[in-house]
Amino acid sequence: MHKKTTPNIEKKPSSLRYFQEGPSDINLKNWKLKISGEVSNELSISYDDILKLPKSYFHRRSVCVCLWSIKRHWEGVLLSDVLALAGVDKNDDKLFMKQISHPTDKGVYDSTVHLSSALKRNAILAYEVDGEILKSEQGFPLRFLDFGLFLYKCVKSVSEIKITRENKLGYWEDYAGYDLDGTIQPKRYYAVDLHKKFYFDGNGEVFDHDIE
Ligand SMILES: Nc1nc2c(c(=O)[nH]1)N[C@H]1C(S)=C(S)[C@@H](COP(=O)(O)O)O[C@H]1N2
Ligand SMILES: [Mo]
Repeated sequence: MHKKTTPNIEKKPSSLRYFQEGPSDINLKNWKLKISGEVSNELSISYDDILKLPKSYFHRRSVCVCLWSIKRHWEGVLLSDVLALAGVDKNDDKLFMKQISHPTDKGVYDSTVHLSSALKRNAILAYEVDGEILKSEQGFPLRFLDFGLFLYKCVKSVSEIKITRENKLGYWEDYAGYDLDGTIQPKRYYAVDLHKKFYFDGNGEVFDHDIE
């Protein structure tokens, strides 16, 4: 197994700077991911059961609406594999997915994404970054990532996934007025790992060829 490092990681903005409800105190013995709402089989999955699903590796770029981005080594499971256990109609384009964080004394963080789009973009639930288990400020034990959306749409320490027919404002959208859809927009961004600015001329996930 090659060592997974992200260049210039010391230049990355602190995880705590963008962590509104703060790190949570989680005991994996009783932690469960609940999947509820418009599913045929509501269920709660333990961490061990998540680890038993096929593990995938992704080297993909995530982007913060505050104009920085970073390409890191993520490992975890495909959202589609987890949702298959609960029986979700992945072709129903009227469905949304609300992600709700583990509560802390500061509250909960949430965001809602368009489900079939997230599945088409191979959204993931990650439990490792750069070859290590997530730290609490990084979203231990499980964090949602849809690389076509700004990071405020991707909830750390997710404890519940609710399939809904409503696209509701989430924490940051409500508080800071961010766009509800959250698709990554054409703008000038800073790539922490490359230590350079680039202009992204598209909509959605940023690939290497977009940076040239
Ligand atoms: N639970 C939770 N998830 C969250 C946030 C948060 O405040 N709480 N902030 C989001 C925002 S705005 C960003 S930029 C990223 C930061 O992720 P990082 O720690 O990997 O940099 O987490 C996202 N997910
Ligand atoms: Mo962000």
